[in-house]
Amino acid sequence: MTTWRGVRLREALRLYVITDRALARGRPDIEIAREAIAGGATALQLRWKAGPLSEALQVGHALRALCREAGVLFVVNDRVDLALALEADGVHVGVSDLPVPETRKLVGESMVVGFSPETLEQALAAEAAGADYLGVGPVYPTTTKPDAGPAVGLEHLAQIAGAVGIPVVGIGGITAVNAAAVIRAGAVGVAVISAVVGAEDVREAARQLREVVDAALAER
Ligand code: 3NM
Repeated sequence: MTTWRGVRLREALRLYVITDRALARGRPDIEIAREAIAGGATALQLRWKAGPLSEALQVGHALRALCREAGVLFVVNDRVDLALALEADGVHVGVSDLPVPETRKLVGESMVVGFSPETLEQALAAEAAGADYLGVGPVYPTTTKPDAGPAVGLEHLAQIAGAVGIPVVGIGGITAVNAAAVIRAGAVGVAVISAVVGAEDVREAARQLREVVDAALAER
């Protein structure tokens, strides 16, 4: 299998949709994912915060197959073991997870490693340690991740995006209304939960966001 690391990754980060059981309101993750991809999602992340890992594996296998068929980047949040077990395209870690050097050591050279830095120093260190992309946020206030802290704003994102050579996605409170500003600040894409997973019409919500991101990227 070809790797997503490198040039292909930037394109794959345009519209990065993250699963969330609570916001899905009973709709299965696989259905949400199918609709999001039909609307233009370019990456999908399995974010598993509660429930047995056996169930995460089951859901993950279905998402893995869907993404492979659709040519969409499939990433697992936090859990390197789950990412390896699912043969995910990528794994995303934060400051409380296994650090980037150890993550890279475990997943090898072909898997994409994403990292969420809180500071510019952490961003630069992650890049040096082999991270392939960064998720910076929360750009805007969000209630989806209660421990995400206060909004960091566009300037913080722009500062990091301007300092590193790897692609940066904005995350947190991003909608079709404010996504263009995130791209203008230097992000190659947007990562969202509620704007897509929480939408009544998931496909249409993804389509609108993708349109905004593509238009903003075309203007750069
Ligand atoms: N991480 P929504 S903010 C999962 O700042 C996550 O690192 C964040 O959800 C960070 O699109 C966040 O609904 C929640 O705001 C994103």
